[in-house]
Amino acid sequence: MRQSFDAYVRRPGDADGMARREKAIAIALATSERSRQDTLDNLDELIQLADTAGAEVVDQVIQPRATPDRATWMGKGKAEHVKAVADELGADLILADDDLTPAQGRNLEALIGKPVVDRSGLILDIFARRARTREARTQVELAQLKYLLPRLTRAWTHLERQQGGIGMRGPGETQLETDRRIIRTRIRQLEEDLEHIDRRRETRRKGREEHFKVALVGYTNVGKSTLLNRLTGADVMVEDRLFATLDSTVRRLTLEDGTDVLLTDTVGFIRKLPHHLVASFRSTLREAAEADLLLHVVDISHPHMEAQMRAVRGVLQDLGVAETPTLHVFNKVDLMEDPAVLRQALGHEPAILVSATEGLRLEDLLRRVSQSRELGERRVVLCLPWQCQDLTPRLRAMMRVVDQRAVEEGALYLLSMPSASAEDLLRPFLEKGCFLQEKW
Ligand SMILES: Nc1nc2c(ncn2[C@@H]2O[C@H](COP(=O)(O)OP(=O)(O)OP(=O)(O)O)[C@@H](O)[C@H]2O)c(=O)[nH]1
Ligand SMILES: [Mg+2]
Repeated sequence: MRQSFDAYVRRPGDADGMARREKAIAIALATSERSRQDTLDNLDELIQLADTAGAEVVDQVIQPRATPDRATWMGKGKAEHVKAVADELGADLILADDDLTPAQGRNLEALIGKPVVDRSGLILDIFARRARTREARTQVELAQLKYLLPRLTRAWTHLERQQGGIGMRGPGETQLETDRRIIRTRIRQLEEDLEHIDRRRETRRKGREEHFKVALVGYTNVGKSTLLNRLTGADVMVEDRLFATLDSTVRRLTLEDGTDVLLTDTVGFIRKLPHHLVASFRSTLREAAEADLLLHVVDISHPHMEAQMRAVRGVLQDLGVAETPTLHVFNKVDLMEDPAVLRQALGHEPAILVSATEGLRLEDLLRRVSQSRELGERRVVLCLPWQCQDLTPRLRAMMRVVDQRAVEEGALYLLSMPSASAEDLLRPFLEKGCFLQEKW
């Protein structure tokens, strides 16, 4: 099934195989909204993304323009210039360092006569290559199809043939309508699959409710997986590439005082992360969203450290977790050369400097996690089934009740308690048949 839809997703070369690297021309607009430096930094990143996707950028074009053109994104004259350059250099595709509307993409393709891939399209493509588990594959395919749907054009007619052709088309339907219908059906199917996966994930999560949860978040390639491996002895794949990790991994981490917390590693963020992708990965990212403490990992040796931090905060805001207590973990101090950066980093309170590969100051990091666990308050939702109502006075005496309401199974309590003692406080209730719930 997947195969048939792959025909729609452009793949610039094959990063993992020996296929010829496709040649690309990267284009950015220097608009009045962005500083020149921002434009250059973004373009650098686009080139790195292209490389990750297996394409080689053979030329770069920056067009100064107050605002993007509504119909063609870049100016028509400049597009003709790009066409000439692309023909001369034998480029296979054009990369645009912004997200184009479906119409802009189509118009630009017509002007230049080559496939045009925008930033979202490129990121989606990289995710598609890297997705290994069923969950990640389903999430990526869903994001790709949602991205594709408004971009389908009459010229793309493979679907019907691949789906069996005769009898596929509804009465009076054009080819385009048929294609759209097939894709919508597939989208619904993928959404259903994700719901199943979600429910299974939910069950797994149930068993972890009473633990203090810590999540590693941060820009792609900053060293999150390396930290997880180093701290917990896990063996998550680590690579000097963008988007090495697409799934979340949860591992138990034993602190100095012998208590266990759960540490989650998850997908890295990037500037202009396609929103379809964030939506599709919401369940994977939920592990991070439900953490009691976020470790925002930053690559202190990266020249665009601050811009990367801003991008991460933006995604955290989208996920609704901007309020979760956060410790900034400045990683790769072994590579840091400029002492001024150090002062800058320490300006982000609270902060800690580490090196995951060199094992520098990791005990310090663990100590900070311990402190946060001890000092922090946790909110939990506990259900007291009707047959356990005799426990109510004890519950009220031992914990602070923030809110309560009746549900079908019993009485639901929103409780607040010190993180460090949560397990001890809850245990007697859980042993008597009370249970924790995900949401209030
Ligand atoms: N020099 C140095 N390199 C490091 C350090 N920590 C990680 N790296 C390297 O940085 C690269 C990326 O590491 P990962 O752990 O895969 O990064 P990640 O944040 O999980 O990346 P994604 O999964 O792509 O989001 C690898 O080549 C690591 O070896 C460090 O403290 N010092
Ligand atoms: Mg990783």
